Amino acid sequence: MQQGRLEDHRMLTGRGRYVSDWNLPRQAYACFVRSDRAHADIVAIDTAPAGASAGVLAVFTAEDLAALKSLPAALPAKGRGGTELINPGRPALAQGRVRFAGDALAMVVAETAAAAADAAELVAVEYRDRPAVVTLEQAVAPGAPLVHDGVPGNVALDYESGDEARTRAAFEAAARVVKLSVHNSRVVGNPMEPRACLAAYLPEGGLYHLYTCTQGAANMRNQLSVVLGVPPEKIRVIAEEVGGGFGVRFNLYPEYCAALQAAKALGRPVKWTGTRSEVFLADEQARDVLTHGELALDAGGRIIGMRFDMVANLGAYLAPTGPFINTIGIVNCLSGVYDVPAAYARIRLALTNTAPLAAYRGAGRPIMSYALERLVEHAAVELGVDPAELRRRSFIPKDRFPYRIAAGYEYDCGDFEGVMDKALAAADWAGFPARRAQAARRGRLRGRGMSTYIEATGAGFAPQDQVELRWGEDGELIAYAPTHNHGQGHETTFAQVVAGVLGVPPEAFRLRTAGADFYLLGNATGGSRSLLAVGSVLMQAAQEMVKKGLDLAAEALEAAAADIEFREGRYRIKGTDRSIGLRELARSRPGALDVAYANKFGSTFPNGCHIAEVEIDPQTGEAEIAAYVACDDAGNVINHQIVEGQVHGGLAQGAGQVFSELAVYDRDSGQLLTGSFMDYAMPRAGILQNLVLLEHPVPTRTNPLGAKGVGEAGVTGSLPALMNAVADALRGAGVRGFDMPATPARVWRALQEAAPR
Ligand code: MCN
Repeated sequence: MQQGRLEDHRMLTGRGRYVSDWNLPRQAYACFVRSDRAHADIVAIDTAPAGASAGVLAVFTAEDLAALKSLPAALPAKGRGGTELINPGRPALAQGRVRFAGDALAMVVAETAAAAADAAELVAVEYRDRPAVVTLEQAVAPGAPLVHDGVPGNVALDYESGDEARTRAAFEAAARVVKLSVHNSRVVGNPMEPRACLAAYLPEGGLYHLYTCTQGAANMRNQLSVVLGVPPEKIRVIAEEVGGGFGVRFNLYPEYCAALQAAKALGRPVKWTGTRSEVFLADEQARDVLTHGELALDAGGRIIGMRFDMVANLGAYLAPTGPFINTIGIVNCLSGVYDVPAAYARIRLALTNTAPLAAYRGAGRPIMSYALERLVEHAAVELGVDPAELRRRSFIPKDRFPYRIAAGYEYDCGDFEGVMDKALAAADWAGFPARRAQAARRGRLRGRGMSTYIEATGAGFAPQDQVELRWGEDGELIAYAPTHNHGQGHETTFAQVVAGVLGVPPEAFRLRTAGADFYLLGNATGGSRSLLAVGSVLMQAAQEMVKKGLDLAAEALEAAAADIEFREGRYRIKGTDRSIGLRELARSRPGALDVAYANKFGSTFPNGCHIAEVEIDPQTGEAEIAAYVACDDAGNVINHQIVEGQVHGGLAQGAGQVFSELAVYDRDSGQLLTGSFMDYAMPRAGILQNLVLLEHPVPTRTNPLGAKGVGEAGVTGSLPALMNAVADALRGAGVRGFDMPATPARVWRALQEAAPR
């Protein structure tokens, strides 16, 4: 058993610095005025009473921020027939029209946060209401009201991937076609730390400083550079502790841009600390994708084709990564773990009068795994074949890698059958009927579900990940990296990687990722890439440091470099006991051993088999996880405890979405009905019981660590496994076509409707 993580002591003793812990001299405080309706023209905004309120320094509306450009959103791909993504743009404050309940339209800046909040109440807005489109069906219905006049049919992009003609031919040749429509329900990310920023402008040098909760400084800096119209070198994004990211702290948000502009205009830093209500209203949300899936099978029950028609909700404006997550992020594992060259997906990106949607743990891949793995399990039921056996018939064999899927992406390696067999054994697959019968005797419905998921990890827009290793004065080894640590334990695992090469104690290691005093290019934390990509670059940087030290050690030991070896943190003249430690050498030559290094490692495809058993109480509709086995291939694992924690956390988010969480907008008014923890049920710790977490590592050759990502695996695998188990349990009671979330009320209602009268 390992002794916790390096970062834990700092956080547990209250020394972690989150955004609101930062303060600057003369700072002022911002409060945003948000639209109380989903869709309306802004006829007039009267800011005078707010402006005259005690302590108020200024009230900003869109006109005052005219110097700012729209938030960026791009997609390195085209739509069907070569069409381009239509980005209607997003101003920092709503301009002329509000497009979702919570859209910020004015910002009050005052001497205190309370004065700003009081004055915000005095901002009077005259609206002319417009009809709102809230659901996906409403958005793409013919003649629907338009969210943006420049986006016909509310579809920002009609995207496709795979081989349509070949897929059509496979379906024509199929002995059996199975169909299933599913809705991946809408969720709010809800990190512990609500969004916040401290914005400052330094006129000498024309520098912008943004202290904020971020998953990576370089990414946010690049997005800000577009909005501010200044080169990224003029911007510093600064963060230490970040209280959770889950994908929703990846992108730049309009409030940050407005705060920076206000700081410049007022000549004072501007601080904003969002509330939990603002998290619900105005953080990026996620999922909400409707899929119609079809599977073609031959007479032997082998999958020979698959196609998917999806509509994804992107909300009222395109979040910077919204289009990417809902296109490439979905199809990069289009055909799952199956050897099926005939696969095709069409995805329409729809706009609605709701908060923008983008990444949330899994970022696209849970959409694909949910649609496909529910469809495959449904096919097993329809064909009367054991779900494990049906999958086994179509797995990509382990000697077929690298394997290119119809969507063009190349899987590096895997052993899908080996992974599944390990999970089957641990889950006592054959013993399930007895457990189900036993549960029935207790009056409970027991169901079992499986998923054999795969996901892409390692993608990143930046061409390189830059890192630095520098020795501090007191013998600390400080690593600078672009990927931000916000719960994943990077300080610990990166220390293990670097210390493993340098032979220094991990306790000497410090990680810094977003400061005012350094500037690195690279990718943010996302796509479960930090270890395999940035960890690998850090390992190479450490190897560079060893090489760099060789000449210095030779000098210090008065020997030829060729006669010196490096082992366990010491340079030694071979065959002698004369040596000098790396740390000692670094102390004697300040700066001489420091290393700046850059490289980039690409995609690798972790995968796994998850088997869930749930029990439902038909009296209350309440479901619980009775048993759960997750066998994951994350390649070589650096820290087993952290990996287990990551899978556990991912499962919690999967279980949360399946059993309790649901973001609900009123379909007529567009009001968010689940705007607090009173209405939006976060999972509780007890939801996860009886977990068996197994590893089945197949090391990848795509990075020097042989590692695959693991941060999102728990979600991608659990959504379909858990819902397949729920569907199985309910099937026994005559319920057909039940979809997530399996809240007690929905389950109970489904059981009532299915019960014989
Ligand atoms: N690891 C390992 N061996 C492997 C793979 C990973 O030891 N083969 C370790 C890594 O060193 C790291 C951790 O496991 O400490 C997760 O690594 P990785 O899979 O590289 O994922 P990232 O660190 O890039 O984290 C991103 C991923 C994503 S995309 C989301 S969203 C997410 C997540 O991780 N958000 C999280 N996990 C989270 N965990 C917490 N506590 N909070 C979040 O916001």
